[in-house]
Amino acid sequence: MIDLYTWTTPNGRKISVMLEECGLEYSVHPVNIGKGEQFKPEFVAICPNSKIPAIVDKDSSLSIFESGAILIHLAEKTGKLLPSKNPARAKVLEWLFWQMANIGPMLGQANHFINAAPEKLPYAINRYVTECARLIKVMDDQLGRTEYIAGDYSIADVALYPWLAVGFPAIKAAKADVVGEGANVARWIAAIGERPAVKKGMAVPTV
Ligand SMILES: N[C@@H](CCC(=O)N[C@@H](CS)C(=O)NCC(=O)O)C(=O)O
Repeated sequence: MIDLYTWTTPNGRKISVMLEECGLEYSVHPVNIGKGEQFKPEFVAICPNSKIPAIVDKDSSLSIFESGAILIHLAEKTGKLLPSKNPARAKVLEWLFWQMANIGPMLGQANHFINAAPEKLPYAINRYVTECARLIKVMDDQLGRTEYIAGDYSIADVALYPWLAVGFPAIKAAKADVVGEGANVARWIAAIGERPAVKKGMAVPTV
């Protein structure tokens, strides 16, 4: 049994999608980051960085934060969505870390400066939207060569999907000159969105 500490955001939904893909039993503990619940001592004891997602895997008495580390743990626990041998494993980890270092932080900052910042700062908005558009073009080019981001469907797709499902339409509309049609990303979003596990995982948590 796994305890999942999460909220209604892309990083949280990576993990609920993965738990559904793996068919693992889990109980959901919503952490309302809008109300500051990520700073409560009982959550900080699990995640010293005060950010969701985090899990406690009661089967191995292991608590883990950082969504990439959680995805690798669940993949290794179940033998799903992460090849055990190179070169396939290296390619999945390459795109997983690319998501963690690029798509998540850049789309997160773009969203912050567009939707949450108390004043509209054109320099900041342009900086992050332009970088997001460049990243989405990188992804579109890759998906022109492979069906999923690293070949077969993997934890790299699970990590990318919740960000792109929300971010792709907005960035494409803002920077069509860089993103173009983004036809490969659009095809990939549609295919992943049809997966029953993805539909279930994207609806977690219900609040
Ligand atoms: N690199 C971390 C990022 C986690 C993260 O940024 N979580 C956000 C929600 S998507 C959060 O908890 N924010 C609360 C805060 O910043 O106070 C991961 O992938 O797990």
